Parts: sequence; structure tokens; C-alpha cells
Amino acid sequence: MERIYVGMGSNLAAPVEQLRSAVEALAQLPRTALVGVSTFYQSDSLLPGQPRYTNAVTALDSTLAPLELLDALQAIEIDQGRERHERWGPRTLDLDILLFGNRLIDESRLKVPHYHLQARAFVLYPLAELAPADLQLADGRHLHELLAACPFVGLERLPQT
Ligand code: ROI
Repeated sequence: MERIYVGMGSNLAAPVEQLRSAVEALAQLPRTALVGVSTFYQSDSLLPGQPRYTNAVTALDSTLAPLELLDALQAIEIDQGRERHERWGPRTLDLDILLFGNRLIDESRLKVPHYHLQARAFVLYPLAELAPADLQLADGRHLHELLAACPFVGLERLPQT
């Protein structure tokens, strides 16, 4: 059993509802328990000309292998209407494996820790709600160092409903 953190993002088709359905779908995954969901956050897109994003992070305990989980996450994305057009285009749902236990993964389809962790407030702050304060990534970096280097700027925490 490994603790996995999954980042979620949406900026199309009712983003808050997209994330809520994604949480329900994650809770149904085989050999997996949903153990935490962060607050939802809104922020401007890093790319101009796109709608604002809603982002959150979930914590899972799972015995799925990394690529099995990746396949399952991509199936949820497609189920929720994701169409892959342009690489950085707007999307109904993006599910990213951020951390997978203490593993370093460098495969063509999957790199963990996810490069989004690097200085992206909309990933780090929700992750910090769920992770232990002293979390160390498999590559040696500490979560608190990444947070210290990434100000809480432009993030709007949505009230929990
Ligand atoms: N911007 C925000 N705020 N949240 C995202 O999830 C996100 N995802 C992306 C790009 C377009 C880089 N910008 C984003 O892929």
C-alpha cells in the first residue's frame, strides 16, 4: 500500500462540478482508498486567454502499480469529456500523479515527482493541506522548502460546501 497524491485541475464545463465528480470516481477505484481531499482553489491560468482554473489535491492509498493508476486516471479524464487537442489547452479535467509513495519514476508516460510541483502554488498549497509537515520528496527536496519558495499569490480558496 502506498500513499499517492493526485492533482486535479479544470477550467471548462463547470470546473467545481468536474472536480467533485472526479473525487467520486477516485473513491471508486479498485484496490484504492480515498483518504483526503484538499480545499478547492481558483487561480488564473498560467497561459493567457484561458478561463480561470479550479485546482485541488487528493490523497489515495493504493496497491495499484503506477501505470495502472495512470491508466485509471486517464479513463476518468476521458469519461469526463477530456479531449486532447493542444498540449496546454483548456480542459474539462486534468488528473496528475504528483507523488507516488517514495518512488522516483522516469518513464515516457509518467514522471514522478510531477514537474508541476515545482513552484506551482495551485499544486503546493493544496498538497500541503494533506501531506505531513515534514514531507520529503523521493528526490530529496522537502515540501516546506518548495512552499517557502512559492508565495501564496493569486490563489483564491473556495469556501467548502
Ligand atoms: N493554470 C492554473 N491556474 N491551474 C492549472 O491547473 C493549469 N494547468 C495548465 C496551465 C495551462 C499551464 N495553466 C494552469 O496546464
